[in-house]
Amino acid sequence: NDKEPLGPQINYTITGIDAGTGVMSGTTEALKVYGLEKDKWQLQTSSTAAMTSTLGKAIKNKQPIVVTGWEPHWMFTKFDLKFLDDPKGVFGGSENINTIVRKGLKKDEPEAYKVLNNFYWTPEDMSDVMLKVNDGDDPQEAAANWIKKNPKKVAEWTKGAKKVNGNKLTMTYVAWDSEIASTNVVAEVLRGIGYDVSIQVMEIQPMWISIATNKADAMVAAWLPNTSGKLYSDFKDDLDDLGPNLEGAKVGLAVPTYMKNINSIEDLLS
Ligand code: PBE
Repeated sequence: NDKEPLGPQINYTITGIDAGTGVMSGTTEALKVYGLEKDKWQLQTSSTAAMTSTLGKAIKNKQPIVVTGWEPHWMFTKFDLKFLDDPKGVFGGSENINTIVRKGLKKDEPEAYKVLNNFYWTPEDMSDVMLKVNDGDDPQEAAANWIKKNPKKVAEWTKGAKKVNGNKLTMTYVAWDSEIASTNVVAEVLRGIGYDVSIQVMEIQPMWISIATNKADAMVAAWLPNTSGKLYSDFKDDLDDLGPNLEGAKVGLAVPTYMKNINSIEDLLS
């Protein structure tokens, strides 16, 4: 119902994901900055899977819903969604996803370092892999298929890297759809030049700590400057930042496009 204020229709609730993520901290901040907290609005913690399932149901019934959104993600491919304008700039602008490795990797595993340093792809590339996984493909298989279809890109990443003989390498990641995709692709490429790569799923903070304390070698999951900005500033002296592996990511609040009167975070206020 477009005429009634939105708040009471959805219990003043923004449907969120796992605690500790950047998009959740950003939303908590937005509740304060936009005066939504005073207006009874709250953020519900859940998981990406629960959020996208609630979102899918709402869209099926053409009901209003406000979610924590980000791109690249298949939610923007599968559903007609729009980001809400953020005139106070709480979520920042465009984001990069950076590759972060442990100090000393360059010296210990120069061939892996080269590949990790060269790894760079587009939001469309990442979305390809994510959609396949969302359709039920095994992530490692989806990664291997993407590699087969994109030999030129992979050749650029492996350019100048010599083959190794089963050297062990550990990558850590958070089970976000985007990082399931990127981590599996990079791991497969490294396996292709002879590395024995294990990938370990973690919560966001342990992932950063694993690299900063040399327990793991690399991760490709640093959303910056805003989303993981706090963790980056906490650990930046203890890691080697290889820069963006993807540009043009975005984080914010999102709603289905049929919510015609809701275009800005400010429109949530009653
Ligand atoms: N995300 C996906 C993460 C980064 C990648 C947007 C859910 C976060 O909010 O921290």
